[in-house]
Amino acid sequence: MKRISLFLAMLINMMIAFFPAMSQQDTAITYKKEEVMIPMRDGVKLFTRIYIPEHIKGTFPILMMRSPYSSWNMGTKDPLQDPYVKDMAEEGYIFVYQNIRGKQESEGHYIMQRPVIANRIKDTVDESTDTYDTIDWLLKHIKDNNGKVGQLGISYPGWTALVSGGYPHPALKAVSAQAEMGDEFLGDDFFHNGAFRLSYTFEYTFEEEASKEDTSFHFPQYDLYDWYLHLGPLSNVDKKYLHHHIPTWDSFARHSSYDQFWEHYSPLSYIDTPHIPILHVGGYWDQEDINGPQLFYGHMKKFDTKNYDHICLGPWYHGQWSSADADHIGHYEMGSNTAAYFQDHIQKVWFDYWLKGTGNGHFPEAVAFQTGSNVWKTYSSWPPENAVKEKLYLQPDGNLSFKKSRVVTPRSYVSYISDPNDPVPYRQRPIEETYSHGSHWRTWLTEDQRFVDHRPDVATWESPVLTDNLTVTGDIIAHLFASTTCTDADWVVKLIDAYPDYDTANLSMSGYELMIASEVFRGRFRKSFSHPAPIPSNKTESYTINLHDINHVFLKGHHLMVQIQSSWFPIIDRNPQKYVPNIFDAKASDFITATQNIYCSGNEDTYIELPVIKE
Ligand code: PG9
Repeated sequence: MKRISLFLAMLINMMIAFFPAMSQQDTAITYKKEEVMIPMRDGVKLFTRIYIPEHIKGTFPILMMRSPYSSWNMGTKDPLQDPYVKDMAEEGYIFVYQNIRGKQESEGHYIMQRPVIANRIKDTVDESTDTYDTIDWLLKHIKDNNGKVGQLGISYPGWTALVSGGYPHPALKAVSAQAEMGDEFLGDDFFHNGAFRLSYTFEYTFEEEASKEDTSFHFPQYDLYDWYLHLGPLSNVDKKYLHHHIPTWDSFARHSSYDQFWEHYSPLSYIDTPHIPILHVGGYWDQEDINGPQLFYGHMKKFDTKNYDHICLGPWYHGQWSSADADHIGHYEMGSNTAAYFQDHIQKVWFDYWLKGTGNGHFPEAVAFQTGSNVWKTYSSWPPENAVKEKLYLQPDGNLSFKKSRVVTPRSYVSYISDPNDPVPYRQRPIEETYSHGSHWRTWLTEDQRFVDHRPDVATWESPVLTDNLTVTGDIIAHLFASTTCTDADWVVKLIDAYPDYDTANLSMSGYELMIASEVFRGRFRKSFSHPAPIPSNKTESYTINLHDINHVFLKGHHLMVQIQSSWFPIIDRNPQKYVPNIFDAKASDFITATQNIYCSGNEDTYIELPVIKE
């Protein structure tokens, strides 16, 4: 008898360990699903899926996601089965997933990234009023809510969280804007520094706007590099395929520089002070919205008198932190499941404190996973103030050095020829459709750059092998001095961690060229994004290009590498290289070959600014 009760006690303890929610309750927590149409102030009803905890007593906060998509951040899985929120679900939250107006089963009219206007124009609606009305409804209609609401989401749903935090309902206590798109002209999905993200924009805008549901464009071939090349000038897109049925595409074609349309469209024009706590989350290798979280953390910090603004950065592709197991990206091994760490130690702790009052509420200003060493680190300022800005000079002989070139003649340069009819692929072919099954889209920023090493239109610089670790934490800025024989040019700059030729620690990574930071800049915008101007041919011009924040240790035995090229196709459209006022109107004959020079000495010494931390 004694043995049986001992056995029973052990069994119960084991069950408690495996099913924590049972420790407080008689039965394991489960969720009841309801689907409702919630009316907004203008009568439009929005489709909303709600999961309410059962078999657990008490009141619970509401955690909301608002999405244009049929599945992403729409609770198609029970929260207990969804790794993104499972840890929170096990302890009881009310989960609410809503389709924004005009998408999927929601009524109303969809506008891509609808700017907030209701704060300025009476009797109008936008995502801030829709969130407000939804929260009002939820508080009245969902039993056992504790009166506190949080909002989170990734990418488009991340931007809806950003917007709600900017104009919060009094019950909205905290948000987490994850991979939120920031300014679409300066960075993120559609343009980077004015350079148009052709393949992504074409495929995404078609999917979102060709019909109310998500529909893919039917390509006649698998490798889309040739399809986009044979498309010819951008004007063929409407002529041959879209026929002016995709409003966002047409807006971009009409507004090819930073005019009033972009000012109005950019969240920089309608989001500033963090009125409630906000946690931005971003990935170093986010192939869609790398800039949004960094831009908006920095932008809101300027107005942050209450210390509400925080950031978490990790070694991820777009949204990878919501997956079950993020221990690698492409060939890069992270050394642990970084998604699980984020979900349990960062995201849950954040919402538990603001919505349930548990935990100590001591949130570091920034949590940033450090690649290379593969450890999580916290910082009291971001980028860290103790980093020393070191200049990594590109030398005329192809070397990289923290010392300036000894060559004093001002005209030492490295040259290459850029042909828009033979552009450099941005990733290894085949370049599959963005979201197709098996597509390498998500991990392309971590691809081995050896695939372009041999190309004569890619200029490369390399440092000697490092004799000590080099820790670089903060934003990487390229200061480029360059000339072109034509009147417009794109400049793509990549900072690469080159692994040892024979890496005994990790054989399969031997010689790997891992891009740690990269960005493109469209030359016509060197003085202003609003007033593009031709580049005077054969004249050296200077460019400042932000390659974004990183936190990386270049390990002893590795070396640094920089590559510069003038095309990245088809993620970036081809710059004709002959200046035309609007590239969407360029003719086939405007696409001409250019000789590009990168200057490396005297007063024209191209360098990369690295924020170095002595560890
Ligand atoms: N990156 C997607 C997006 C595209 C365009 C606008 C906004 C977001 C997304 O994943 O939602």
